[in-house]
Amino acid sequence: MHHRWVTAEVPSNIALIKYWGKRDAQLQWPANDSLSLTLTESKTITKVRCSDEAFDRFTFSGLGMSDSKTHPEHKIFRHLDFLRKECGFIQSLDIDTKNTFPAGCGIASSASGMGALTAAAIAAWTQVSTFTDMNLLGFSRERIAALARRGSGSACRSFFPGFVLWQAGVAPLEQKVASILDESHWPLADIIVVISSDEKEVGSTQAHELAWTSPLFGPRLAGLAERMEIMIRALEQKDFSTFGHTLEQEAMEMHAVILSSTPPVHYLTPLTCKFIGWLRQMRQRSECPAYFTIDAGPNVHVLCESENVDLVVDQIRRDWPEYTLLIDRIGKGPSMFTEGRHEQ
Ligand code: 2P0
Repeated sequence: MHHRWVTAEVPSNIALIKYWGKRDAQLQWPANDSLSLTLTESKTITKVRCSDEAFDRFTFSGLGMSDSKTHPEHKIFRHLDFLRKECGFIQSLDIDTKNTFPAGCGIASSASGMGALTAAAIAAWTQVSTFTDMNLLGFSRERIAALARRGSGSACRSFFPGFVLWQAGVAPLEQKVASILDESHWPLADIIVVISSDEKEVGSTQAHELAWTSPLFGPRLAGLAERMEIMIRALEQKDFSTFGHTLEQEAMEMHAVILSSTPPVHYLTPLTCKFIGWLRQMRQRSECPAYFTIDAGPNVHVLCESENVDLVVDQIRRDWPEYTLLIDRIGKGPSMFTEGRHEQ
């Protein structure tokens, strides 16, 4: 039988207010609300079709081939099994996926990867190729995002444009994720400075669990509602200095929690610290209108207003010629297509 390929392109996102720690790992219920910026260039492109085989098959970048018969424990296959069970699908799938960004560069491939896998798999099972048609079959964008969240928490934020708020709610099933401002509101850029592409020793899923062991985690949770309010107001008013100050404080607080967990985890490296020291100095001298955030890794996301991208990139290239830069910007969210049809 001929099965049609359907493709989902889902961007990654960078958290401004971080998701760190879970109240329920099984249901992916986060300890706190988080707020992110959906990216444009950094995305996962996943092609899926139904298969008549008894197992799923997965290809990454046309190279690594894996199947659920020999690797049932693989995160991808476990997520597909979860989706089949949760939604009542039965068919096996062929999956062909690639990222537009290199591995280990400080972009959460799990957000875009689990997002694209979830959207493309549901489209293949329901035999449609647009979000509009999936919605008509009971798979609203919110529902698809909630299903993707079970594969990787941060994936749920990638389904929406611009600035996206993921609210923990009062119970695991009361979570909500939605755009609060779209991408045209404030065209920010994210210059990703690849300081190291070594694989991290402790994955973020494992490190999330350690959050509760940090003496700083309780105080962090207690202060987050206020910081979120300040951040949202700064976004609304396009107040770049309040935005940036809050952004840096938030990233360093998350890393303070990570560094003070038992056992402690070191995502920040001396080179990361050297770079952020440089950025702060340049900013004080009014030479570089940019602020940083850092995820669970050594690489730095430098955020600036779109009109300053060239200036900021020039400064970084001048003083740090050894680092690769990935220049990204706020975006519209996912798109899907099949032969001949395309939908945002
Ligand atoms: C975030 N990070 O808000 C935070 C900030 C990294 C640092 O969400 O266990 O891959 O799959 O839910 O989503 C990375 O964690 O973790 C992450 P799981 P995920 O973007």
